[in-house]
Amino acid sequence: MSYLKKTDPEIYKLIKLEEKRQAETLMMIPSENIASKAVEEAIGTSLGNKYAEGYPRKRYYQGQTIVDQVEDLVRERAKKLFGVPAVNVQPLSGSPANFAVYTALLNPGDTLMGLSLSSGGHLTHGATHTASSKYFRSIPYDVDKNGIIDYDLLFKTAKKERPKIIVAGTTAYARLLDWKKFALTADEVGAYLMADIAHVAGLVLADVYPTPVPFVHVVTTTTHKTLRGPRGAIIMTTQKGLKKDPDLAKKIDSAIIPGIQGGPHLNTIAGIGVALKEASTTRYKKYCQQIVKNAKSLAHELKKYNFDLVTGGTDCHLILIDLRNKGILGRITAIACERAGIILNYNRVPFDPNPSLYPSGIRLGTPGITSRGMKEKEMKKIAFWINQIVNGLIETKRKLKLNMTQERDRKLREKIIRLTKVTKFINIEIKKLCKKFPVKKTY
Ligand code: DSN
Repeated sequence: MSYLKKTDPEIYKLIKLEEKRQAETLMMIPSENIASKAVEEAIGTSLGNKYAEGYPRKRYYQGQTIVDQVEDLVRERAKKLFGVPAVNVQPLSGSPANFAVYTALLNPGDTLMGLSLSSGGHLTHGATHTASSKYFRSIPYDVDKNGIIDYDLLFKTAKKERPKIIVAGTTAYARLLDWKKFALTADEVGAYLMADIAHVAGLVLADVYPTPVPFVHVVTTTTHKTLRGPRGAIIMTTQKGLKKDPDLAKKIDSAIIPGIQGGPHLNTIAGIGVALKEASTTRYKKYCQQIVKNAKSLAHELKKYNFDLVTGGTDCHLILIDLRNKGILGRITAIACERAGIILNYNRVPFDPNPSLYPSGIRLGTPGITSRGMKEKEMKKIAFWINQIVNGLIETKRKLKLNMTQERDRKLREKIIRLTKVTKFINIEIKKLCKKFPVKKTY
Protein backbone atom coordinates (compact mmCIF):
# COMPACT_ATOMS: atom_id res chain seq x y z
CA MET A 1 0.00 0.00 0.00
CA SER A 2 2.92 2.34 -0.65
CA TYR A 3 0.89 4.59 -3.02
CA LEU A 4 -1.95 4.94 -0.58
CA LYS A 5 0.42 5.80 2.25
CA LYS A 6 1.93 8.62 0.17
CA THR A 7 -1.28 9.94 -1.37
CA ASP A 8 -3.64 9.72 1.58
CA PRO A 9 -1.89 9.13 4.90
CA GLU A 10 -5.13 9.70 6.84
CA ILE A 11 -7.02 6.86 5.14
CA TYR A 12 -3.88 4.71 5.18
CA LYS A 13 -3.55 5.17 8.93
CA LEU A 14 -7.19 4.24 9.55
CA ILE A 15 -6.84 1.10 7.44
CA LYS A 16 -3.72 0.12 9.39
CA LEU A 17 -5.53 0.73 12.68
CA GLU A 18 -8.44 -1.47 11.56
CA GLU A 19 -6.01 -4.19 10.49
CA LYS A 20 -4.44 -4.01 13.96
CA ARG A 21 -7.86 -4.14 15.64
CA GLN A 22 -8.77 -7.23 13.65
CA ALA A 23 -5.40 -8.83 14.39
CA GLU A 24 -5.65 -8.26 18.14
CA THR A 25 -9.26 -9.29 18.71
CA LEU A 26 -11.40 -12.38 18.18
CA MET A 27 -13.79 -11.89 15.25
CA MET A 28 -16.86 -13.71 16.53
CA ILE A 29 -19.70 -11.97 14.71
CA PRO A 30 -21.03 -14.99 12.77
CA SER A 31 -21.63 -13.01 9.58
CA GLU A 32 -18.04 -11.75 9.38
CA ASN A 33 -14.96 -13.48 8.06
CA ILE A 34 -11.42 -12.87 6.81
CA ALA A 35 -11.16 -12.94 3.03
CA SER A 36 -7.93 -14.23 1.54
CA LYS A 37 -5.19 -11.97 0.17
CA ALA A 38 -6.02 -13.28 -3.32
CA VAL A 39 -9.63 -12.09 -2.90
CA GLU A 40 -8.41 -8.70 -1.62
CA GLU A 41 -6.08 -8.34 -4.60
CA ALA A 42 -8.87 -9.06 -7.08
CA ILE A 43 -11.10 -6.42 -5.47
CA GLY A 44 -8.41 -3.75 -5.65
CA THR A 45 -7.93 -3.87 -9.42
CA SER A 46 -8.79 -1.82 -12.51
CA LEU A 47 -11.81 -4.03 -13.16
CA GLY A 48 -13.55 -1.57 -10.87
CA ASN A 49 -13.03 1.19 -13.46
CA LYS A 50 -15.28 -0.44 -16.04
CA TYR A 51 -18.94 0.34 -16.60
CA ALA A 52 -20.75 -2.77 -17.80
CA GLU A 53 -24.50 -2.26 -17.49
CA GLY A 54 -26.26 -5.31 -18.86
CA TYR A 55 -24.94 -8.86 -19.16
CA PRO A 56 -22.12 -10.48 -21.19
CA ARG A 57 -22.59 -9.75 -24.90
CA LYS A 58 -25.65 -7.61 -24.10
CA ARG A 59 -24.11 -4.46 -22.65
CA TYR A 60 -24.82 -0.78 -23.20
CA TYR A 61 -21.18 0.36 -23.45
CA GLN A 62 -18.14 -0.64 -25.50
CA GLY A 63 -14.91 -2.15 -24.18
CA GLN A 64 -16.46 -5.27 -22.69
CA THR A 65 -14.39 -8.10 -24.15
CA ILE A 66 -12.43 -8.78 -20.98
CA VAL A 67 -15.09 -8.11 -18.34
CA ASP A 68 -17.52 -10.34 -20.26
CA GLN A 69 -15.02 -13.16 -19.79
CA VAL A 70 -14.71 -12.35 -16.08
CA GLU A 71 -18.47 -12.44 -15.52
CA ASP A 72 -18.90 -15.61 -17.62
CA LEU A 73 -16.13 -17.38 -15.72
CA VAL A 74 -17.55 -16.49 -12.30
CA ARG A 75 -21.08 -17.48 -13.34
CA GLU A 76 -19.82 -20.84 -14.61
CA ARG A 77 -17.93 -21.48 -11.38
CA ALA A 78 -21.02 -20.73 -9.28
CA LYS A 79 -23.24 -22.90 -11.50
CA LYS A 80 -20.88 -25.85 -11.24
CA LEU A 81 -20.24 -25.56 -7.50
CA PHE A 82 -23.84 -25.09 -6.40
CA GLY A 83 -25.28 -27.35 -9.13
CA VAL A 84 -27.68 -24.84 -10.65
CA PRO A 85 -28.48 -23.96 -14.29
CA ALA A 86 -28.51 -20.15 -13.96
CA VAL A 87 -26.68 -17.60 -11.83
CA ASN A 88 -26.64 -13.83 -11.48
CA VAL A 89 -23.43 -12.54 -9.86
CA GLN A 90 -24.26 -8.82 -10.00
CA PRO A 91 -26.20 -8.07 -6.77
CA LEU A 92 -24.27 -5.53 -4.75
CA SER A 93 -25.09 -7.28 -1.48
CA GLY A 94 -27.61 -9.57 0.19
CA SER A 95 -30.43 -7.06 0.69
CA PRO A 96 -30.59 -5.95 -2.97
CA ALA A 97 -30.33 -9.60 -4.02
CA ASN A 98 -33.42 -10.48 -1.98
CA PHE A 99 -35.29 -7.40 -3.10
CA ALA A 100 -34.52 -8.18 -6.74
CA VAL A 101 -36.07 -11.65 -6.37
CA TYR A 102 -39.19 -10.13 -4.82
CA THR A 103 -39.57 -7.56 -7.57
CA ALA A 104 -39.01 -10.28 -10.19
CA LEU A 105 -41.73 -12.54 -8.80
CA LEU A 106 -44.23 -10.37 -6.96
CA ASN A 107 -46.42 -7.40 -7.69
CA PRO A 108 -46.74 -4.70 -5.03
CA GLY A 109 -49.14 -5.92 -2.36
CA ASP A 110 -48.57 -9.64 -3.05
CA THR A 111 -48.01 -11.85 -0.02
CA LEU A 112 -44.55 -12.84 1.18
CA MET A 113 -43.85 -15.22 4.07
CA GLY A 114 -40.52 -15.12 5.88
CA LEU A 115 -39.17 -16.02 9.31
CA SER A 116 -39.86 -13.17 11.73
CA LEU A 117 -36.95 -11.04 12.91
CA SER A 118 -37.53 -12.09 16.51
CA SER A 119 -37.36 -15.76 15.51
CA GLY A 120 -34.03 -15.32 13.72
CA GLY A 121 -35.10 -14.14 10.26
CA HIS A 122 -33.41 -11.30 8.36
CA LEU A 123 -34.71 -7.75 7.96
CA THR A 124 -35.31 -8.38 4.25
CA HIS A 125 -37.54 -11.37 4.99
CA GLY A 126 -40.55 -9.13 5.59
CA ALA A 127 -39.63 -7.23 8.77
CA THR A 128 -41.50 -4.07 9.72
CA HIS A 129 -39.98 -0.78 8.47
CA THR A 130 -38.26 -2.51 5.52
CA ALA A 131 -39.11 -2.37 1.83
CA SER A 132 -39.99 -6.08 2.06
CA SER A 133 -43.00 -5.25 4.21
CA LYS A 134 -43.74 -1.81 2.79
CA TYR A 135 -44.26 -2.93 -0.79
CA PHE A 136 -45.45 -6.46 -0.11
CA ARG A 137 -47.91 -7.98 2.32
CA SER A 138 -45.68 -9.64 4.87
CA ILE A 139 -47.01 -12.58 6.88
CA PRO A 140 -44.28 -13.93 9.14
CA TYR A 141 -43.82 -17.44 10.47
CA ASP A 142 -42.10 -18.19 13.76
CA VAL A 143 -40.17 -20.62 15.91
CA ASP A 144 -41.84 -22.77 18.58
CA LYS A 145 -41.14 -22.60 22.31
CA ASN A 146 -37.93 -24.60 21.82
CA GLY A 147 -36.63 -22.10 19.29
CA ILE A 148 -37.13 -24.49 16.33
CA ILE A 149 -39.05 -23.35 13.24
CA ASP A 150 -42.69 -24.31 13.66
CA TYR A 151 -43.20 -26.11 10.34
CA ASP A 152 -46.79 -27.11 11.15
CA LEU A 153 -47.75 -23.52 11.81
CA LEU A 154 -45.93 -22.46 8.65
CA PHE A 155 -48.01 -24.97 6.69
CA LYS A 156 -51.30 -23.89 8.26
CA THR A 157 -50.56 -20.18 7.84
CA ALA A 158 -49.51 -20.66 4.22
CA LYS A 159 -52.73 -22.55 3.44
CA LYS A 160 -54.71 -19.66 4.89
CA GLU A 161 -52.70 -16.72 3.53
CA ARG A 162 -51.69 -18.19 0.12
CA PRO A 163 -48.29 -16.44 -0.16
CA LYS A 164 -46.78 -15.97 -3.59
CA ILE A 165 -43.31 -16.52 -2.15
CA ILE A 166 -41.97 -18.27 0.94
CA VAL A 167 -38.51 -17.28 2.11
CA ALA A 168 -36.57 -20.03 3.85
CA GLY A 169 -33.59 -18.39 5.44
CA THR A 170 -32.17 -17.14 8.70
CA THR A 171 -29.71 -14.76 10.23
CA ALA A 172 -29.75 -15.83 13.89
CA TYR A 173 -30.74 -19.48 13.89
CA ALA A 174 -28.40 -22.23 15.02
CA ARG A 175 -30.11 -25.29 13.55
CA LEU A 176 -30.35 -26.84 10.08
CA LEU A 177 -33.30 -25.85 7.95
CA ASP A 178 -35.58 -28.67 6.81
CA TRP A 179 -35.71 -27.81 3.11
CA LYS A 180 -38.08 -30.71 2.40
CA LYS A 181 -40.70 -29.39 4.82
CA PHE A 182 -40.45 -25.91 3.32
CA ALA A 183 -40.92 -27.43 -0.15
CA LEU A 184 -43.97 -29.42 0.95
CA THR A 185 -45.65 -26.22 2.10
CA ALA A 186 -44.61 -24.11 -0.90
CA ASP A 187 -45.66 -26.79 -3.40
CA GLU A 188 -48.98 -27.32 -1.62
CA VAL A 189 -49.92 -23.64 -1.96
CA GLY A 190 -48.21 -23.07 -5.33
CA ALA A 191 -45.75 -20.53 -3.92
CA TYR A 192 -42.23 -19.81 -5.07
CA LEU A 193 -39.70 -21.04 -2.53
CA MET A 194 -36.59 -18.93 -2.07
CA ALA A 195 -33.70 -20.11 0.11
CA ASP A 196 -31.53 -17.36 1.57
CA ILE A 197 -28.32 -19.19 2.51
CA ALA A 198 -26.22 -16.08 3.19
CA HIS A 199 -24.91 -17.37 6.51
CA VAL A 200 -24.28 -20.95 5.49
CA ALA A 201 -23.32 -20.85 1.78
CA GLY A 202 -19.75 -21.94 2.52
CA LEU A 203 -20.98 -24.77 4.72
CA VAL A 204 -23.33 -25.89 1.94
CA LEU A 205 -20.44 -26.03 -0.54
CA ALA A 206 -18.41 -28.03 1.96
CA ASP A 207 -21.28 -30.51 2.50
CA VAL A 208 -21.54 -29.76 6.20
CA TYR A 209 -24.97 -28.14 5.76
CA PRO A 210 -27.66 -29.62 3.48
CA THR A 211 -28.10 -27.94 0.13
CA PRO A 212 -31.51 -26.40 -0.63
CA VAL A 213 -30.97 -26.67 -4.41
CA PRO A 214 -33.22 -29.70 -5.18
CA PHE A 215 -36.10 -28.30 -3.10
CA VAL A 216 -36.34 -24.60 -3.93
CA HIS A 217 -36.88 -22.40 -6.98
CA VAL A 218 -34.39 -19.65 -6.15
CA VAL A 219 -31.34 -19.37 -3.90
CA THR A 220 -29.79 -16.12 -2.74
CA THR A 221 -26.58 -15.74 -0.80
CA THR A 222 -24.04 -13.16 0.20
CA THR A 223 -20.44 -14.00 -0.58
CA HIS A 224 -18.57 -12.64 2.43
CA LYS A 225 -19.75 -14.78 5.33
CA THR A 226 -18.79 -18.47 5.55
CA LEU A 227 -17.94 -18.24 1.85
CA ARG A 228 -15.00 -15.90 2.67
CA GLY A 229 -15.25 -13.79 -0.45
CA PRO A 230 -15.72 -10.04 -0.97
CA ARG A 231 -18.88 -8.23 0.14
CA GLY A 232 -21.34 -9.13 -2.59
CA ALA A 233 -24.11 -11.57 -3.42
CA ILE A 234 -25.37 -14.04 -5.99
CA ILE A 235 -28.82 -15.24 -7.06
CA MET A 236 -29.28 -18.75 -8.39
CA THR A 237 -32.19 -20.24 -10.29
CA THR A 238 -32.61 -23.99 -9.84
CA GLN A 239 -33.86 -26.69 -12.24
CA LYS A 240 -37.02 -26.82 -10.13
CA GLY A 241 -37.35 -23.06 -10.57
CA LEU A 242 -37.03 -23.28 -14.36
CA LYS A 243 -39.58 -26.08 -14.40
CA LYS A 244 -42.08 -23.89 -12.55
CA ASP A 245 -41.31 -20.88 -14.73
CA PRO A 246 -38.99 -21.21 -17.77
CA ASP A 247 -38.50 -17.42 -17.71
CA LEU A 248 -37.48 -17.29 -14.05
CA ALA A 249 -33.76 -16.64 -14.58
CA LYS A 250 -34.53 -13.97 -17.20
CA LYS A 251 -36.99 -12.28 -14.83
CA ILE A 252 -34.33 -12.21 -12.11
CA ASP A 253 -31.72 -10.76 -14.48
CA SER A 254 -34.15 -8.00 -15.48
CA ALA A 255 -35.00 -7.32 -11.84
CA ILE A 256 -31.31 -6.64 -11.14
CA ILE A 257 -30.80 -4.43 -14.20
CA PRO A 258 -32.71 -2.33 -15.16
CA GLY A 259 -34.90 -3.17 -12.13
CA ILE A 260 -32.93 -2.02 -9.12
CA GLN A 261 -29.25 -1.68 -10.07
CA GLY A 262 -26.99 0.03 -12.57
CA GLY A 263 -23.45 -1.01 -13.43
CA PRO A 264 -22.12 -4.17 -11.78
CA HIS A 265 -18.92 -4.05 -9.68
CA LEU A 266 -16.68 -6.22 -11.85
CA ASN A 267 -13.80 -6.07 -9.39
CA THR A 268 -16.05 -7.58 -6.71
CA ILE A 269 -17.36 -10.15 -9.17
CA ALA A 270 -13.76 -11.20 -9.87
CA GLY A 271 -13.23 -11.47 -6.08
CA ILE A 272 -16.31 -13.69 -5.85
CA GLY A 273 -14.77 -15.88 -8.56
CA VAL A 274 -11.57 -16.23 -6.53
CA ALA A 275 -13.56 -17.15 -3.42
CA LEU A 276 -15.48 -19.79 -5.39
CA LYS A 277 -12.23 -21.27 -6.67
CA GLU A 278 -10.91 -21.43 -3.11
CA ALA A 279 -14.19 -22.98 -1.95
CA SER A 280 -13.79 -25.86 -4.40
CA THR A 281 -10.73 -27.26 -2.63
CA THR A 282 -10.39 -30.01 -0.04
CA ARG A 283 -8.62 -27.54 2.21
CA TYR A 284 -11.70 -25.33 2.25
CA LYS A 285 -13.90 -28.31 3.03
CA LYS A 286 -11.75 -29.08 6.05
CA TYR A 287 -11.93 -25.43 7.09
CA CYS A 288 -15.76 -25.53 7.05
CA GLN A 289 -15.80 -28.81 8.96
CA GLN A 290 -13.65 -27.12 11.59
CA ILE A 291 -16.01 -24.10 11.76
CA VAL A 292 -18.83 -26.44 12.80
CA LYS A 293 -16.63 -28.49 15.15
CA ASN A 294 -15.54 -25.27 16.83
CA ALA A 295 -19.09 -23.97 17.19
CA LYS A 296 -20.27 -27.27 18.68
CA SER A 297 -17.33 -27.38 21.05
CA LEU A 298 -17.88 -23.76 22.11
CA ALA A 299 -21.58 -24.49 22.68
CA HIS A 300 -20.70 -27.52 24.79
CA GLU A 301 -18.27 -25.50 26.94
CA LEU A 302 -20.70 -22.61 27.38
CA LYS A 303 -23.40 -24.98 28.57
CA LYS A 304 -21.06 -26.24 31.29
CA TYR A 305 -21.15 -22.67 32.65
CA ASN A 306 -24.95 -22.73 32.66
CA PHE A 307 -25.37 -20.53 29.60
CA ASP A 308 -28.83 -20.99 28.13
CA LEU A 309 -28.36 -21.62 24.40
CA VAL A 310 -31.41 -21.02 22.19
CA THR A 311 -32.40 -24.48 20.79
CA GLY A 312 -29.93 -26.00 23.25
CA GLY A 313 -26.93 -25.92 20.93
CA THR A 314 -25.88 -25.55 17.32
CA ASP A 315 -25.63 -27.46 14.04
CA CYS A 316 -23.72 -24.79 12.17
CA HIS A 317 -21.38 -21.84 12.72
CA LEU A 318 -23.38 -19.74 15.19
CA ILE A 319 -24.65 -19.73 18.73
CA LEU A 320 -27.44 -17.62 20.21
CA ILE A 321 -27.28 -17.20 23.98
CA ASP A 322 -30.28 -16.17 26.06
CA LEU A 323 -28.80 -14.33 29.04
CA ARG A 324 -32.01 -14.00 31.04
CA ASN A 325 -31.00 -16.73 33.50
CA LYS A 326 -27.85 -14.72 34.23
CA GLY A 327 -29.78 -11.51 34.97
CA ILE A 328 -27.78 -9.43 32.48
CA LEU A 329 -28.65 -7.91 29.10
CA GLY A 330 -27.03 -8.62 25.73
CA ARG A 331 -25.84 -5.09 25.08
CA ILE A 332 -23.75 -4.63 28.21
CA THR A 333 -22.31 -8.13 27.71
CA ALA A 334 -21.33 -7.38 24.11
CA ILE A 335 -19.62 -4.12 25.14
CA ALA A 336 -17.74 -5.79 27.99
CA CYS A 337 -16.68 -8.62 25.65
CA GLU A 338 -15.32 -6.01 23.23
CA ARG A 339 -13.20 -4.50 26.01
CA ALA A 340 -11.80 -7.96 26.58
CA GLY A 341 -11.18 -8.45 22.84
CA ILE A 342 -14.12 -10.69 21.92
CA ILE A 343 -16.15 -9.07 19.16
CA LEU A 344 -19.73 -10.37 19.01
CA ASN A 345 -23.15 -8.75 18.76
CA TYR A 346 -26.15 -8.29 21.01
CA ASN A 347 -29.26 -9.90 19.62
CA ARG A 348 -32.87 -10.55 20.39
CA VAL A 349 -33.84 -14.08 21.35
CA PRO A 350 -37.20 -15.69 20.49
CA PHE A 351 -40.05 -14.29 22.61
CA ASP A 352 -37.69 -11.64 23.95
CA PRO A 353 -39.44 -9.43 26.51
CA ASN A 354 -36.75 -6.77 26.02
CA PRO A 355 -36.50 -4.27 23.12
CA SER A 356 -34.06 -4.52 20.18
CA LEU A 357 -31.64 -1.97 21.59
CA TYR A 358 -31.42 -3.81 24.92
CA PRO A 359 -32.16 -7.39 23.99
CA SER A 360 -31.70 -10.46 26.17
CA GLY A 361 -29.18 -12.24 24.01
CA ILE A 362 -25.81 -12.29 22.32
CA ARG A 363 -24.98 -13.96 19.00
CA LEU A 364 -21.55 -15.34 18.25
CA GLY A 365 -19.92 -17.53 15.64
CA THR A 366 -16.75 -19.30 14.64
CA PRO A 367 -15.97 -18.57 10.94
CA GLY A 368 -13.53 -15.71 11.65
CA ILE A 369 -11.54 -17.41 14.40
CA THR A 370 -11.45 -20.68 12.45
CA SER A 371 -9.92 -18.74 9.53
CA ARG A 372 -7.04 -17.96 11.91
CA GLY A 373 -6.56 -21.66 12.64
CA MET A 374 -8.16 -21.86 16.09
CA LYS A 375 -9.54 -25.21 17.21
CA GLU A 376 -11.38 -26.89 20.09
CA LYS A 377 -8.64 -26.08 22.63
CA GLU A 378 -9.10 -22.36 21.98
CA MET A 379 -12.93 -22.69 22.18
CA LYS A 380 -12.53 -23.95 25.73
CA LYS A 381 -10.57 -20.81 26.63
CA ILE A 382 -13.06 -18.50 24.92
CA ALA A 383 -16.00 -20.04 26.81
CA PHE A 384 -14.04 -19.66 30.05
CA TRP A 385 -13.40 -15.98 29.32
CA ILE A 386 -17.01 -15.24 28.34
CA ASN A 387 -18.12 -16.82 31.60
CA GLN A 388 -15.62 -14.72 33.58
CA ILE A 389 -16.81 -11.53 31.86
CA VAL A 390 -20.48 -12.29 32.55
CA ASN A 391 -19.75 -13.24 36.17
CA GLY A 392 -17.71 -10.06 36.56
CA LEU A 393 -20.60 -7.92 35.27
CA ILE A 394 -23.08 -9.68 37.56
CA GLU A 395 -20.81 -9.16 40.56
CA THR A 396 -20.30 -5.44 39.81
CA LYS A 397 -24.03 -4.94 39.36
CA ARG A 398 -24.67 -6.67 42.67
CA LYS A 399 -22.16 -4.46 44.46
CA LEU A 400 -23.69 -1.32 42.94
CA LYS A 401 -27.19 -2.63 43.73
CA LEU A 402 -28.40 -2.00 40.16
CA ASN A 403 -31.28 -3.75 38.45
CA MET A 404 -31.86 -4.69 34.79
CA THR A 405 -33.63 -1.45 33.92
CA GLN A 406 -30.84 0.69 35.37
CA GLU A 407 -28.37 -1.30 33.29
CA ARG A 408 -29.91 0.36 30.20
CA ASP A 409 -28.87 3.82 31.37
CA ARG A 410 -25.75 4.76 29.41
CA LYS A 411 -23.86 6.29 32.34
CA LEU A 412 -24.65 3.44 34.72
CA ARG A 413 -23.83 0.88 32.04
CA GLU A 414 -20.45 2.50 31.46
CA LYS A 415 -19.82 2.50 35.20
CA ILE A 416 -20.58 -1.22 35.48
CA ILE A 417 -18.26 -1.97 32.58
CA ARG A 418 -15.49 0.28 33.94
CA LEU A 419 -15.62 -1.38 37.36
CA THR A 420 -15.58 -4.88 35.90
CA LYS A 421 -11.81 -5.15 35.89
CA VAL A 422 -11.63 -8.73 34.69
CA THR A 423 -11.98 -7.58 31.04
CA LYS A 424 -8.58 -5.88 31.30
CA PHE A 425 -6.82 -9.10 32.33
CA ILE A 426 -8.65 -11.19 29.77
CA ASN A 427 -7.66 -8.69 27.08
CA ILE A 428 -3.98 -9.39 27.83
CA GLU A 429 -4.64 -13.12 27.40
CA ILE A 430 -6.59 -12.60 24.18
CA LYS A 431 -3.83 -10.49 22.65
CA LYS A 432 -1.39 -13.32 23.44
CA LEU A 433 -3.73 -15.85 21.82
CA CYS A 434 -4.14 -13.64 18.75
CA LYS A 435 -0.35 -13.47 18.34
CA LYS A 436 -0.24 -17.26 18.28
CA PHE A 437 -2.89 -17.30 15.52
CA PRO A 438 -2.00 -14.39 13.22
CA VAL A 439 -4.32 -13.18 10.44
CA LYS A 440 -2.52 -14.74 7.47
CA LYS A 441 -5.21 -14.22 4.84
CA THR A 442 -4.55 -17.58 3.28
CA TYR A 443 -7.78 -19.47 2.71
N1 DSN B 1 -26.22 -8.28 8.98
C1 DSN B 1 -25.99 -9.66 8.65
C2 DSN B 1 -25.85 -10.50 9.88
O1 DSN B 1 -25.13 -10.05 10.75
O2 DSN B 1 -26.37 -11.58 9.98
C3 DSN B 1 -27.00 -10.17 7.73
O3 DSN B 1 -27.16 -9.32 6.67
